[in-house]
Amino acid sequence: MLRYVIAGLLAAFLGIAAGQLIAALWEPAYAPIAVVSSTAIDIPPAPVKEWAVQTFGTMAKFVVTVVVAVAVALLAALAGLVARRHPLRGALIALVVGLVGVLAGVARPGDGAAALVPSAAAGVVAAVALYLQVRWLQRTRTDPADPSRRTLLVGAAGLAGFGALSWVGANLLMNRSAAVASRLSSTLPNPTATAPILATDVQAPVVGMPPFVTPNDDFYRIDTAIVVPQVDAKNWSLTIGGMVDRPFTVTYDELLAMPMVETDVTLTCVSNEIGGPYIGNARWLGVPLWPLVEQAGIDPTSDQLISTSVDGFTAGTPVAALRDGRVSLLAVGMNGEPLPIDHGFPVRMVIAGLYGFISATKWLQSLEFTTYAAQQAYWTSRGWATQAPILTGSKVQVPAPYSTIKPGRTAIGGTAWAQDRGISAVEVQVDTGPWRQCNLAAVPNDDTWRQWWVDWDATPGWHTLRTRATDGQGVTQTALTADPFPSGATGWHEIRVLVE
Ligand SMILES: Nc1nc2c(c(=O)[nH]1)N[C@H]1C(S)=C(S)[C@@H](COP(=O)(O)O)O[C@H]1N2
Ligand SMILES: [Mo]
Repeated sequence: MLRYVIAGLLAAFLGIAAGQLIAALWEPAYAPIAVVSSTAIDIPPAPVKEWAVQTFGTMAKFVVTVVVAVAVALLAALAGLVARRHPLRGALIALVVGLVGVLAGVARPGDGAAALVPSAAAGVVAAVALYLQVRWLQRTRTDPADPSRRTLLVGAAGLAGFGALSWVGANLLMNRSAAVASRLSSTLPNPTATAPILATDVQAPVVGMPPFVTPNDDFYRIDTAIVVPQVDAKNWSLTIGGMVDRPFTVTYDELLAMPMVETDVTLTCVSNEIGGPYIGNARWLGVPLWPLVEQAGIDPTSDQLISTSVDGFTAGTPVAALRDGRVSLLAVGMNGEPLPIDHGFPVRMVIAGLYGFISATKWLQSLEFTTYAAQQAYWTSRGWATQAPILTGSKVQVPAPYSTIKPGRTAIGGTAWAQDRGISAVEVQVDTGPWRQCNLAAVPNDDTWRQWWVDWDATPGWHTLRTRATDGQGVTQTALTADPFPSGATGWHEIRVLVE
């Protein structure tokens, strides 16, 4: 008996998972669960609905889904029991349950015949799955050796695992497409404070230099997410709380309605090695963070702002840094587009001059004022620093490391950065020669990297090219080498090239 009930339940599970998966690949709005539960919500008369909303509040829809799920499970069990004697009749019940989903689709205005397909497919898959399972159970039964418990368990677990995988896959796909759709439909407002159009002189006149603005697709990506969070902007909100007098919440639309600024900021990862690639520059559009959160009335003894992502990642930003007038944004736009999903859609933080792990939370969900004594953020609890200003850095990018170039007049070029302080000088040393001052390209502000270049009369043989930068406060990069852990790598970048 029990094995037939289980066969019925497994068949229904496989069928629904198949229907969800087909809908996920095609049109998430037609997912059997969504279609049936939203129609079921419409069925009860108005007084019943009012009572339900009053009793269950925002859980009302969930309660309806549970009721539908229980009903489907009971019918599936019944189908299994009937199939024990009459496999075809049992399969027919499964098919009829699928028909209910089809009817629910018909009842919904405006969707057309396509809305029926995933539910119909769910019914067919459930019917076939039930029929095949029952035939298998009966065939093995007439065998001299009744199938062992083990065989049954393995079979059932296999089917359940297959269904669960399809189900999880369907959910991931549906979330993904909801996030993609909401990103595509998001129209960014015009900034009230516009960054100047970048003149060509931000680019050093040297062939082979990276672009001053990093294209979104080339922008480095660092996060702890195995599966990138897929957030539907419609459902997004940000809460500002903790040690404040007046906690509050903002939605995506409310944020978009606030005055926006646009500005260029270079992000850098603390784990970037000397000469490493984890640095990128973009034009961000967003709401100034500090003036907004200040409205909550912040307790003066709070020294840390913990920002949390929808995936649980946290960053701890020093409140003192936020107070000092530097650029801090709740960013919604990156290089003229809504934030790419990989870079934190719908909203991320961007704070000039602090490494990303303490300042640049993507898929932002909450901001909580607290203290370092009370709470540790994700990387800090793993030993990384609490105070992590971006250290002055520079790298040689032209010529490429270990490349071979022709003797004679050529150019050495690269970038240097000291976000929030700016770059005032860059020097280059060839082998053990004198340090030479480089030309500096223009910059829109002190928060971006700065390109530099210098002419070089290259003589045959192997050469070492070394660089060091001086920030806007006159402090030159230290020659002392340090690993990225716990607060950023130090030392001068050098490369080798062959001239011949
Ligand atoms: N949610 C979330 N935000 C995050 C991280 C993360 O792991 N999860 N990593 C941070 C780190 S260490 C860096 S350097 C920057 C990188 O931003 P990017 O991936 O857009 O370049 O994001 C920060 N924001
Ligand atoms: Mo980072």
